[in-house]
Amino acid sequence: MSQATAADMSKTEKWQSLDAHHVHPFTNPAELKQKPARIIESADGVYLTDSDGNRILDMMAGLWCVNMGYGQPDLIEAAHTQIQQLPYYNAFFKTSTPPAAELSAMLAEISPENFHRTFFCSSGSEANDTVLRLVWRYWDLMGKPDKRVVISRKNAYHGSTIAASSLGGMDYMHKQGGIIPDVVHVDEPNWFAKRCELGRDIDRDEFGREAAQAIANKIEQLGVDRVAAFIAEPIQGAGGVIVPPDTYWPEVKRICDHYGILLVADEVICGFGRTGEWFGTNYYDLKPDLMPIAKGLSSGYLPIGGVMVADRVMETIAAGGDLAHGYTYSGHPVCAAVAIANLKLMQRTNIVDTVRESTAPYFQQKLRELGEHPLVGEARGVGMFGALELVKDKHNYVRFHKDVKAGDRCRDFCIENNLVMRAVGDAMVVSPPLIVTREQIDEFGELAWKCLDLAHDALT
Ligand code: PXG
Repeated sequence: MSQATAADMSKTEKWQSLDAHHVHPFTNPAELKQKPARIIESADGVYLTDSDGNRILDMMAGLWCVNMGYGQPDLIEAAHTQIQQLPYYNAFFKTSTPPAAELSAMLAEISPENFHRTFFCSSGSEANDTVLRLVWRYWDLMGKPDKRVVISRKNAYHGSTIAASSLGGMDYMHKQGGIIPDVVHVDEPNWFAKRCELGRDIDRDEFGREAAQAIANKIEQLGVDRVAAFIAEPIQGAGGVIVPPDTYWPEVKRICDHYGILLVADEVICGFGRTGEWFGTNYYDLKPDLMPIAKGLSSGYLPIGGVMVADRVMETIAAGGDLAHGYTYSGHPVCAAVAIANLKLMQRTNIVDTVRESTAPYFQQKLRELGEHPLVGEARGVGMFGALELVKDKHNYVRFHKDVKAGDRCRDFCIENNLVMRAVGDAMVVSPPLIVTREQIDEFGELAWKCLDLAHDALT
C-alpha cells in the first residue's frame, strides 16, 4: 500500500484492507469481500468499541467465553507479571510450573467431588481430541480394546479439529471435513424442533424420555461390547441453547450406568458459572467421567482448555504408564496464571451466587418477555444463556423457509443497532458476560425488542 493511499483511508478501511489477507473461521470469503469485517478495537465490561467508535452491547460474551467481562485489572496484571517471570515452560518430562500446578489444584477444589486431575491444552477442540484419546486408552487398559464407539448427538458442537468436529453433530461440517470412524450420532433432545417438525404440541417429559431412549437403542444396535462413551453438552450451546426436558438427563445417566459406558460432559460453554452453578454437571447432577473445559476458564483472555478426569478413570490411566499425548502449550504458565486470576476473581466476587440468585432470574424473565413478541415462537434458557426462536406463525409451530434466513436478517438489525446477538439458524442466542447488571439486561431487552420489530416488519 502506498503512503498516499494509506493516508486517504479511514482507520476502518485501513484495517479492512489489511484483513483481506486473513482467512476467517466459519465465514464465506466472497461475502466478506463484498462487506469487509467490522473491526473491534477495544472493550470494557460488557461493551465493545469498533473502529468507527460505535459502542456495542456484547450479549454473547465474545464467543460464550468472556464470562467476567472485558478489562478486568486482575487478569491483565496476572498476565503481565507471569510473562515477565516465566513466559513459557512445558509440562513434559516430569516438569511443571507454579501456575500449572496451582490451577490444577484450584480446579480440583471447585469441581464436583470425584474430580481431582486435569490435563491441560489450549482450546475446547483440543480438549475433545484429548477426550477421545483418554476414552480409547481407558478401555484398552481395561482389557476391552473393542470398545471404541463414541455416541454423540446431532446438532452438538464439540469443536473444529477433525476429531472434535466428528464428535460434533453439525452436518455441514461433516460434509466438508468428513467424519472419523467410531463416532455415531443420535437425535438431540430438541423439543421445539420436534414440535415444528410435527406441526403440533407434544408432551415435553415424554419427549425427553424418548430422546434418552435413542441412546439405549443405539447401544443395543451396536452391541455394548463396542460402545465406549456417550458425549454431550449438558445444555447444547452452539446448536441453539437447547435446554433438554427435565426427564432427559436422569434417564441418560441411568442408561450410561446400566450399560457401563463412560459419560463425557462437555463443559466448554456450560462450565464456569454459565448455568448459575460452577459446572453444568452440578446443575443436572450428572456425575460424568470426563469433563472437557475451555472458554470461561480464563474468561477468554488467553487460550486455555483442559480435560478434567474423574478419579476412577484416572486410576486406570495412571496405572497404564506413559500417556502418549500432550501439546507444546499444555499448562502454559501465562495462560494458567490468567485462569487462576479469573477463578479467584469469580470466587472473591461470588459471581456464581449472584448469577444464580439475582441476575440470571432477571435475565430469564427478560427473555420470557421477549418471548411475547409476535416473531418469537419460543423463549428458553437457563442461568445466563438462552435463545429466542423466530417463527412465521407463533401459534402453530410454523417456521420461516430456510432461504428467508430470518435469523441472519434479525442478526443484521442487531448489528446495525449495536447489539451482539448471534443467529443459529432462526434461533437468536444470547450468552452475556456473567457480570452483566440488571440495568444492562434492561438495555438488552429494549434493544432486542426494537430489533425484533424491525425484523418482523422486514419478514412479514
Ligand atoms: N465444546 C463446546 C461445547 C463448544 O461450544 C468447543 C467445544 C470447541 O472449543 P474451541 O475452543 O476449540 O473453539 C466449543 C466451542 C458459535 C461458536 O458460533 C461456538 C464455539 C466456538 C466457535 C463458535 O456458537 N464453541
